[in-house]
Amino acid sequence: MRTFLCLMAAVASASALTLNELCTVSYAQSSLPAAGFYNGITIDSSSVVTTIGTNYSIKGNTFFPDTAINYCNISFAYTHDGRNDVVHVAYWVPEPSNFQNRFLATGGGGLAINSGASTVSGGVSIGAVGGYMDGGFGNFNTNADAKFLLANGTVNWENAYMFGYQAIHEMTVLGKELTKNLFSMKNGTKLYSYYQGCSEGGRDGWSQVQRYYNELDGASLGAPAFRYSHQQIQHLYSNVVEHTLNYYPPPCEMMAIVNATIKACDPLDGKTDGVVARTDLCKLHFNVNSTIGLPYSCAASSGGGGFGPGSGRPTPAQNGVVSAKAVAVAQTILDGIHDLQGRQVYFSYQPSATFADAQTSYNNATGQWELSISNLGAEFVTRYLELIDSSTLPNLNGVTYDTLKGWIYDLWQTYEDSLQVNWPDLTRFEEAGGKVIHYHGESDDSIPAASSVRYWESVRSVMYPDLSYNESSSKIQDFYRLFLVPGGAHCGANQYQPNGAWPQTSMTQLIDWVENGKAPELLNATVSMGKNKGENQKICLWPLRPYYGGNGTELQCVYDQASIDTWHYDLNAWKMPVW
Ligand SMILES: *[C@@H]1O[C@H](CO)[C@@H](O)[C@H](O)[C@H]1NC(C)=O
Ligand SMILES: *[C@@H]1O[C@H](CO)[C@@H](O)[C@H](O)[C@H]1NC(C)=O
Ligand SMILES: *[C@@H]1O[C@H](CO)[C@@H](O)[C@H](O)[C@H]1NC(C)=O
Ligand SMILES: *[C@@H]1O[C@H](CO)[C@@H](O)[C@H](O)[C@H]1NC(C)=O
Ligand SMILES: *[C@@H]1O[C@H](CO)[C@@H](O)[C@H](O)[C@H]1NC(C)=O
Ligand SMILES: *[C@@H]1O[C@H](CO)[C@@H](O)[C@H](O)[C@H]1NC(C)=O
Ligand SMILES: *[C@@H]1O[C@H](CO)[C@@H](O)[C@H](O)[C@H]1NC(C)=O
Ligand SMILES: *[C@@H]1O[C@H](CO)[C@@H](O)[C@H](O)[C@H]1NC(C)=O
Ligand SMILES: *[C@@H]1O[C@H](CO)[C@@H](O)[C@H](O)[C@H]1NC(C)=O
Ligand SMILES: *[C@@H]1O[C@H](CO)[C@@H](O)[C@H](O)[C@H]1NC(C)=O
Ligand SMILES: [Ca+2]
Repeated sequence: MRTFLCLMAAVASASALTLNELCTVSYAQSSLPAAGFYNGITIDSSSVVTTIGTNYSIKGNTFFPDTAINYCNISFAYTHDGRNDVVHVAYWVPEPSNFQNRFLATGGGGLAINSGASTVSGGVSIGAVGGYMDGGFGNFNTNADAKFLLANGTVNWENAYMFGYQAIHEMTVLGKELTKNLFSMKNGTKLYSYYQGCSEGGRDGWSQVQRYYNELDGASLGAPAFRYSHQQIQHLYSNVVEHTLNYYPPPCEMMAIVNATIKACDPLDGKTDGVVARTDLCKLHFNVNSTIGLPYSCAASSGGGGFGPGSGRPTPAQNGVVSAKAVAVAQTILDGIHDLQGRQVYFSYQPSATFADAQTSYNNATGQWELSISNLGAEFVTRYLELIDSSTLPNLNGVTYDTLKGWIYDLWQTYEDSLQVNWPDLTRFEEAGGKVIHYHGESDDSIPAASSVRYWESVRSVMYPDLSYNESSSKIQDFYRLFLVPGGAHCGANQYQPNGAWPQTSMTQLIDWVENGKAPELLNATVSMGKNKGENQKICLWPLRPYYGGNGTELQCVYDQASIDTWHYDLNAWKMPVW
């Protein structure tokens, strides 16, 4: 069957159209899904806008190699019958001669429901029509939180569900039909349907795989922000640790701990290259207490972008030695949230990740470092739980580890069927032939790498309860493969471990799996910065772990039970299963 479809794909789609001919309003209008195609959706054909883009440069993109593309951007609006809403969708269509019978759905990042041109352009580069949407929030640049409340106290549930999963589904179903019409794909010609996204985009993608088993043939999903209630409240944990231990470390002091951790744990993987490929061995063998007394020094900075310590705002020069208090903050963060009875609520980042959530702010008047509450976590309390139009928490007065647990529980119940996205039974997706490549930077400082391992483990144990660990680990690989990226940061390469490679070509490998049946044994990755820029590296398939033999020259993917065990947590603060 698969071979048959491949042959069909190769001979079909030889459309005679040029991009200019395709990219007219009238042709796009004539290609819209027919009235009634999607029950409950009415497309406004007068809203169609087409724009040609030539020689659009894809450069330095985390998920697609450098290239240049020509495309036609076709956008239109639709409404949900019975509501007076307006939802915008846009599709980047490749030149007909480059079209390879593919569609690529894309998602967002943070509180954005789309990633703008960055992912749809990548779609065009792989011969796909790439689609994105605004969720009905106003326009393509409106974040979900801007329209989450209708008023204080009133959730806009339509928008919550649109952000949760519905908008991407609608955009994908409409986009696949539009694509078939644009290219007059004959009956029997397979349109391969893919998804690519990381972080919130990873959560978005999982929402589709879990709910719509026959929507996608393959998904490449990075560091998903799923288990949303646990994940977003977890962003507040570092601040609550600082507040509870009453110590607000200068960012340089925390960075010194990170640097010392990287230095000590780097060689444990058999290769001294500045990359901690085995954060599990680091957990087993490295004692953060050993950093007490190390000198640190950072120059004054005017601030920069990104998640990292010291970023974003001006900081004065910082000098000192690492204190026992800073190490206690670091260790308590690494231990993950425990309630006041000592039971585990959630887990944290791997050692070697930066302590981005523990970022403090400098008070120039007092010369003190002070609490700086994570906005990602704060907004989930104020806007999503207390339902007030605010994205900041004024303080953490009275907030304990039990408060965090309570917030998680309340949010979990409130958004279990919209934002949480941890349904562990993928049987229908598997039976429909779907494939998932799931990856996560092992040194991610925004979404714990263990979060991805936990979900893989949930799917494994729920789907194959009668098989042994090894048997089910092998069985799940038929359709779902997890890769932890050595040294990787949050959805990208890590400036603090620059010699680590990032899997920029995961879509190519996914396509090879879906269309040619070639499952990735190793993920292909490329060093994107530093002195080894351009070097090719391979990434081991979970639960195998990387080890470099031959004096650091030969990658082995080894089975190491003690290491695997460090990734599994008994979240015994809960009576409910946490998938
Ligand atoms: C495409 O853009 C590149 C630079 O981005 C330029 O060097 C090249 O000449 C352009 N090609 C065409 C056909 O315009
Ligand atoms: C696609 O076209 C629509 C309508 O003109 C526009 O709003 C949108 O920004 C375009 N998308 C991109 C990524 O250029
Ligand atoms: C495609 O298939 C549908 C349903 O099987 C059929 O009604 C239609 O006539 C076919 N169209 C072509 C062009 O073969
Ligand atoms: C940590 O290491 C980075 C290089 O990876 C360096 O730029 C930075 O100054 C170091 N910070 C401290 C506090 O040692
Ligand atoms: C680190 O030091 C603290 C304070 O002395 C001590 O309580 C803790 O057990 C030590 N941790 C380890 C892993 O040695
Ligand atoms: C603190 O204030 C002084 C005097 O106004 C100024 O020169 C300095 O740049 C400020 N430092 C920071 C870190 O904002
Ligand atoms: C919503 O609640 C916040 C916090 O109580 C308040 O500052 C704001 O004015 C309220 N907004 C409206 C429109 O009532
Ligand atoms: C599982 O497989 C690994 C090799 O991949 C092997 O080392 C290990 O002993 C196996 N475990 C069991 C219980 O068979
Ligand atoms: C793997 O990555 C290298 C660059 O590191 C690239 O040249 C090659 O094409 C990639 N292979 C696949 C299958 O994408
Ligand atoms: C291993 O590699 C290091 C650095 O490349 C070199 O100094 C050392 O001699 C090598 N050891 C062996 C046993 O080959
Ligand atoms: Ca290493």
